[in-house]
Amino acid sequence: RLHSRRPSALPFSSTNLDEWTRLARKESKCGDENDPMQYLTHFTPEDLKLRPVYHDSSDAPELPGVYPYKRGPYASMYTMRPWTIRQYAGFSTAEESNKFYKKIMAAGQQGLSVAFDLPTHRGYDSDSPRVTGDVGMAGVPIDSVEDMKILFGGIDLSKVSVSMTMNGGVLPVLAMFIATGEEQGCTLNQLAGTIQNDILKEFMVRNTYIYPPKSSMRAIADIFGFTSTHMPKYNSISISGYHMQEAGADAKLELGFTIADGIEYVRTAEKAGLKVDDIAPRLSFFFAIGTNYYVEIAKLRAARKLWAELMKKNFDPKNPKSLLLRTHCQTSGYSLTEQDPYNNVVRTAIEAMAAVQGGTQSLHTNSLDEAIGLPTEFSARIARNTQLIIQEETDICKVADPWGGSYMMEKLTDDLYDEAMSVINEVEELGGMTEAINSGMAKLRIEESATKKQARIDTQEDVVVGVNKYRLEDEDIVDVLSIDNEAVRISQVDRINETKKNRDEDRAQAALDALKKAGALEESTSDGNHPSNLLALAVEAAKARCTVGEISDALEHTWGRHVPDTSVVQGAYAATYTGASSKSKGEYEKVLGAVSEFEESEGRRPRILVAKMGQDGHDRGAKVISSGFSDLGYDVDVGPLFQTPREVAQQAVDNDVHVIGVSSQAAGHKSLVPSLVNELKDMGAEDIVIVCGGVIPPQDYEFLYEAGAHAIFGPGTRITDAAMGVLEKIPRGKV
Ligand code: 2CP
Repeated sequence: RLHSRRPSALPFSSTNLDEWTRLARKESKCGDENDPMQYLTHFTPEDLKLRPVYHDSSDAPELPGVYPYKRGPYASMYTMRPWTIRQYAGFSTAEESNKFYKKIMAAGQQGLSVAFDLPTHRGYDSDSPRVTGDVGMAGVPIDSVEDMKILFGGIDLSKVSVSMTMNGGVLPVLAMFIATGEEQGCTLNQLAGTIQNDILKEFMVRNTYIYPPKSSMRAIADIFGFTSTHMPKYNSISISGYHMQEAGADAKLELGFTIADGIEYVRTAEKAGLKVDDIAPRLSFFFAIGTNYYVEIAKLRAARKLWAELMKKNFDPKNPKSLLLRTHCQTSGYSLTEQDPYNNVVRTAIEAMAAVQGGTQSLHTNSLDEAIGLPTEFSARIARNTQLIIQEETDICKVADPWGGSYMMEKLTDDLYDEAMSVINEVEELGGMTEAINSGMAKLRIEESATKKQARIDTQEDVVVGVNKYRLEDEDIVDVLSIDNEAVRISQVDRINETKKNRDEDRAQAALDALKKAGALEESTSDGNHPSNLLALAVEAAKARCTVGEISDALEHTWGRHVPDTSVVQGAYAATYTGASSKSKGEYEKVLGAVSEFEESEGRRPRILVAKMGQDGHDRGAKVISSGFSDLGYDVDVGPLFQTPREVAQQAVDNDVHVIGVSSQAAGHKSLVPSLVNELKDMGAEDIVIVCGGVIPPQDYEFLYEAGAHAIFGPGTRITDAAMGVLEKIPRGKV
């Protein structure tokens, strides 16, 4: 039979090839008598062979599963086990999310990935007055283990791997997951999955931190200690570049900063007394995949090589698994457009192909409507099927690293490797990633890159089909999921009250006291068996029915809450117009002219407060608007994150602004904007113009206009158009 014949193109013996054969044999369980290169060969309908991997005839060909793993972390890659289809989901209530999870597992999804709502991320219970607009909106609310038990009701946690995107509120939420597993009857060593737990990138871009950096890093070391001791199948972190790309980082910044973050975590663990081989095999990564097709493939290849080499050089691990970069990928949310949104299916499919050809271990494909609102069941199905089609209808899984040996791809991989390495060296010179973040360097570099990207789109240097080119005259309204946020909040508050009423109050208070005491200790408690290990104590508190808010408060007691700086990048938007077409330059100058005319007639420049209300920390849009408006001559005040409508109104009045620009990415606008209007009225400042931008479904526009918004700028609006539009709304003659 054809596939039992030894392939003719294998005349060489090399250590790499021997190593590959040994590993591929083990992974495929093909037995010592079989050659895995043949065993894993696939035959097309034409009887053409697709081998599991192709390589050159040098003495040491580069191969997947073999150091430095550029071509993939496993020898047999997808021929034995394709990546995990892991769609990120969660909304409204634990009951609704649980129903949804069961449905998607039945329809082909292979692992779960939980999206929590913003109050849970930030350590607030659903009854906190700071979070009224956010409960249940961009994810599921979890207040206590009772919610977590409903979320995983009927889902066997000893069988399904569960990823949880949680960073700030990581201790209570992971503790509630562990308590749920144990109350379901699982042992700790059966629990498989991943916790995001990557706080460094929160300080840089994602903004769902709670505590200051030093205390946050201590919690991470305790989690590493606990999971490496008790939960061998659990990935203790997902070191994430995803949010950096979403915030505007280009591939070299995303790659460089992410690998530098990883190095910083290993150093933190070592400083806390943990051994590299105890923790490194369960570190995992997470990258964004945008439409920059070749570069994204090169990025994953370069990432594996960088990680393996730097780990080896810096920490000298003995376990080869400590060198493997295993990663989840998500297609780019930023690349999705509100305009002509069915195009997003195509964008996502192309991005998914790049993730897979780059060798990802797990993948989320975005739904077509995510630039407009929350995904519907229909759009979630298409997103999932995009992966099922690649896995099951095509030959794509039959060959590992199909780009290996391509002149272009190898050069691009090397170039990106070098670029990222120079970012890493720059970070090292500053003293590592924590210092690079503290100095503001990392954030600023990403914001600069975001502003430049926006200017490239505004000047049509970069094309976005249906947005800055080929735009439709009329757009159809697309259905989005709508959540009755007030009903969700009320039911959560009821359950909190019920849980507190039924618990053993002494046990609950004792558990919170123990956490408070451990939080106040100076020395590290990272050892997984230490009685003051923070995760162990949080698990006890979760079992005693303490809430997310209570557990967070116990630590906030000594650690405090982190308050970020706000700053505006200057000049990056303007700079891109230097080389732009005369049409773009003309538009830019027209806005500059209109702004100076305003200044002449009104005696001062137009002044805007760019505001973020509620617990929504996505601030790329707000930052880009702030930089762009500032370059266009506006006086820009950037409000702090996480404000209540009252705090925003107060700042607007104190700073005597003409306009408040509300940036909303997390679906809270329908409660937050009307509250802001009322607060302004209360302060006698109803003349302040309110404009909105961000992810706002067109279905909500009328509601917002009636509530008092003067203009709404959806995704894809050019900054020059927004700046002109806002200027036209400001009533003249205000002193
Ligand atoms: C894999 N295995 C194989 C092979 N491939 N065995 C034999 N032959 C092969 N070819 C084995 C592995 O060794 C492993 O077993 C098991 O199969 C599972 O493989 P894996 O590669 O570990 O896959 P996984 O379990 O799916 O884990 C993938 C990741 C993990 C990347 C390591 O960290 C993960 O699932 N991350 C997901 C993160 C996530 O969903 N994030 C959501 C972000 P062993 O385990 O026994 O070794 S949401 C983002 C939003 C935007 C937000 O953040 O706001």
